[in-house]
Amino acid sequence: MIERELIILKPDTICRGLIGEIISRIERKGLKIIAMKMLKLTIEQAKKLYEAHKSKAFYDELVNYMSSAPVIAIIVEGDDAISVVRNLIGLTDGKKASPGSIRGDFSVSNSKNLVHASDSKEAFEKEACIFFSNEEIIEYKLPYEDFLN
Ligand code: 3AN
Repeated sequence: MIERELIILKPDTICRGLIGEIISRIERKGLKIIAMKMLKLTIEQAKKLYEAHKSKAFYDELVNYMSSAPVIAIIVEGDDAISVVRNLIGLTDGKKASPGSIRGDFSVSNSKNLVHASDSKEAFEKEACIFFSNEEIIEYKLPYEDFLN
């Protein structure tokens, strides 16, 4: 089923010069980018993004970190995009993420793990509107789309 998924390239991606590498992996996988922007999150936006983790010990540190430098927000579309992206990024802890995944290849951290991706359709609906209005999501057809799905 064609789904949409929100991906955030976190401050460590931008600060480590890995933007191109990671976006390239997303494109090469066959996901269609339908929205993208760079922004510096406010504390309020970061709190909203990680609302589900409010009670966790790492929450304040995570919120501060996410708003410390720019992030890049992306919405992609593709067949089963949510699970496809979750597999593409790998397990939360970069030390445990499989080689071949983004976190497995580029992170040894549980917190500086380069990317965020919504973990369900409900989370996508809640999180995507923190970053994008409906007008900023662009529907178009890729010339090679018939070869993807
Ligand atoms: P994921 O990003 O793989 O969905 P979540 O939702 O469990 O992982 O955690 C959200 C974010 O919180 C992670 N991306 C990571 O930055 C941070 N985080 C998770 N667990 C820890 C931890 N034990 N210590 C520090 N930060 C953590």
